[in-house]
Amino acid sequence: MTQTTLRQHLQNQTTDAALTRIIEDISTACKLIADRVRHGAFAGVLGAAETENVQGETQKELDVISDEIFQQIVGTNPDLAALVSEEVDEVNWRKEAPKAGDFVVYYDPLDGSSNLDVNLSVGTIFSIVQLEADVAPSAEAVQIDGTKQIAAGYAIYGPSTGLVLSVGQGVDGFTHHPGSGEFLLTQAAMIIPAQTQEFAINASRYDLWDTPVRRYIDDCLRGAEGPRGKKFNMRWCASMVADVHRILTRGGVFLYPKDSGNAGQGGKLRLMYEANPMGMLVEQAGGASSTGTGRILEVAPTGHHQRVSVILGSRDEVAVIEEYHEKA
Ligand code: P6P
Repeated sequence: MTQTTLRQHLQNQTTDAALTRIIEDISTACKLIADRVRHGAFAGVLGAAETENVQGETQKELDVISDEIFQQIVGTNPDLAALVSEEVDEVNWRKEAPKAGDFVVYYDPLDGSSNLDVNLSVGTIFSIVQLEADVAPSAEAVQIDGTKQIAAGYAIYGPSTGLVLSVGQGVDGFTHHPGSGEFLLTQAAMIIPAQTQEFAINASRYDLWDTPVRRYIDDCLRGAEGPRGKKFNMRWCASMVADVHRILTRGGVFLYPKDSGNAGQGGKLRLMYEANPMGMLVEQAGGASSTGTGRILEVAPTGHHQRVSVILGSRDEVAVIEEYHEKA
């Protein structure tokens, strides 16, 4: 079986050497984060840091460590204009005079970190945009909508360390090979089946959901005798990377809708470094990514930490959920 490294794969998919370089830097940061996660229990860093992030969430020590690794490895890339991190309030400008062609990288350094204490899969999510013009550093300068992403991906720290990536030519999955240290291509051209019988949602929020979501889940749960005419299964990992990886691998639909409990914040998941990158990956794999009433990637950003309703996965199932919203 021929082995393809991440670099060889990128050289087949893009002639942009700068893009290849920054993706390789991101992959290096993910390898280092994977190592710290795997050894977290021995270093006593699985617990909570004494700090909160801009989201008001208690930071795990590994959240902070992962963010520092990302800044150290990716932050020194010569083509990088700015880093936007879930863990940092302000935009981290790396250049005083960002130029057209420079990159902005939005990232969640350790998504799902509440799972660390119980040894479940967590991950790093990233989104890459290339500046189309010279800009002056400002918060507004990074409010670039998801259709402008030139690459998106995530690392998943599970039984194996995986990297899933799109540079706009489909989605490919790599697995870290400890012996060589390389990410080797193991899931080429990942495709999401158009139909599914599996949904992922935090069902404990049932009483908070808006009517369309509640009606959709009720109908799924009525099974073969109900209006959907088939039985549904449910999965919920409380780690977006793990749930999306399952959907990219075997199909399904993921919902984290805005509800009466999080409406004041606009929802739970963040647009720039969770919904947009996952939205690009899912669309590139033949799926759909929606707020329930529109395409996630077309949401016009108004802030780099803004939140949004997220419904993504098998495209026919996302269309059904959008119909429930239209009828409401
Ligand atoms: P809940 C993790 O904190 C996260 O941002 C996503 O990875 C995950 O899908 C969601 O929140 C889990 O939220 O409400 O189930 O804890």
